[in-house]
Amino acid sequence: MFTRRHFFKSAGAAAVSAAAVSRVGAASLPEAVVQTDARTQPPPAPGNGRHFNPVVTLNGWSLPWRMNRGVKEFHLVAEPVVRELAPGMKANLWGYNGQSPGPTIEVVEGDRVRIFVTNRLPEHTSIHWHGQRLPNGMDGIMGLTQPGIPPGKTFVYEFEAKRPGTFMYHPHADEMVQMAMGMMGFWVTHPKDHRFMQVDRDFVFLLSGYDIEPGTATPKVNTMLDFNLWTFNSRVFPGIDSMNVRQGDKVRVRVGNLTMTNHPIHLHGHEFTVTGTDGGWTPPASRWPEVTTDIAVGQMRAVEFIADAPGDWAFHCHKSHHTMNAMGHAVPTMIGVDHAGVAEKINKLVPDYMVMGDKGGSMDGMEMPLPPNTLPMMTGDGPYGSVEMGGMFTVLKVRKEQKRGDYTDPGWYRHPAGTVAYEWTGELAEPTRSSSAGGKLMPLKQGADLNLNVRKPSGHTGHN
Ligand SMILES: [Cu+2]
Repeated sequence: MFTRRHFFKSAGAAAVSAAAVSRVGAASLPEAVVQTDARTQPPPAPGNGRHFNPVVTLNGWSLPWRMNRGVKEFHLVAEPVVRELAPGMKANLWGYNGQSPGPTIEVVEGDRVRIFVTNRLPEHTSIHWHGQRLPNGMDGIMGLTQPGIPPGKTFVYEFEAKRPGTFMYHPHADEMVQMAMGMMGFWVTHPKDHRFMQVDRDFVFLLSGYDIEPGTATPKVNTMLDFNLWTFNSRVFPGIDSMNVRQGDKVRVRVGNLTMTNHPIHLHGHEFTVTGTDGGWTPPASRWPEVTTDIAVGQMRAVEFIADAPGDWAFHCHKSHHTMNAMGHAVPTMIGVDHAGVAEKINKLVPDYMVMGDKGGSMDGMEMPLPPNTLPMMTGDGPYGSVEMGGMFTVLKVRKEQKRGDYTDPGWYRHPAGTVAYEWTGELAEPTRSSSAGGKLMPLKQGADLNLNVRKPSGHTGHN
């Protein structure tokens, strides 16, 4: 739900239509619209200014503007926010206008844009407009192109949105801390001709990472690489909304990466082409089909595909640690370790001790007590049971019955009879096994003992 905050009520700043901006209103701040709902907000049609085909921000929203004598005016408020990462866990983050990430800003190529930035953080900040062509003094680099915005103050950024494409915004002041706290947002500059590169659905989201210890709510801001929560727009599976589309829709997904590592983003059931990068639209002759595209740190990518295959298709980062939520990651591998007898002995000392991981890492069916405000490591129930996923994972739902422009969740896919993997209960032939370890070059030695017991030498003692 949108709520509207009035910074200068008496100045009539709430009047937002182009004609209604009075002289007093024009001199004042535009209202700061705040979002309090973590669900995906359907795209509002542009009320004034040049027409464009709006994007849908996954688990987010787009910032309303006012037209002021031909200038598109936005108001961003940098402030502490509480973001629900998924039902069952809230995080104390910093963001813009009530949320992390901040609202998506949508403008049209050639628009004159004015952005008021009010700082309600306990320290200075600035905003860098990542990827834009703009005057150097509007680039938002504290110390280099401007002084920091002190707490309680409002600065104005003003430039022409020259190059159409996919952009981001984020602080360039105490950057590691402020980005680790969730300060970032998406920016789309639509082409002047709204038929250019037109698609039926255009989803956008940012990749971000947090290090929040189980049982706590505030990210550790000095973490460099070992984050434990990997998010699409500061949401983790199963708290992430699905991307709901109509069969046959031309779909675009735009992704920006503001984490400290790369993310191979992978789509099931379809192949896509990369149609946009940091530098703009890719020439059609340079595109090739893929099912995974790696998005490096600081990069943006737009991928496009025809959603022609009905079903519930996984869409996720292919680094398997990034599809898990926070819990113990630094645990030894116990697969194949025989715990028989050990648990019994430990139970005498630690009554709640549980044997874990000797048959794999699966948490399916395990009920473990979690600290408060902590999500299970891999979770999410689908129609056939646990999906055993978390973090950067969502579902593309392709449906024949989905109406044009309808973004509501159609529920789980109903598979036609005979199209789901099934158990084989008939006879099984003995599977063929390789009898050679390495062909002619490294022939198998008969009778070689494969149960190696490797022990690292530790100085001159301990050799057996
Ligand atoms: Cu990843």
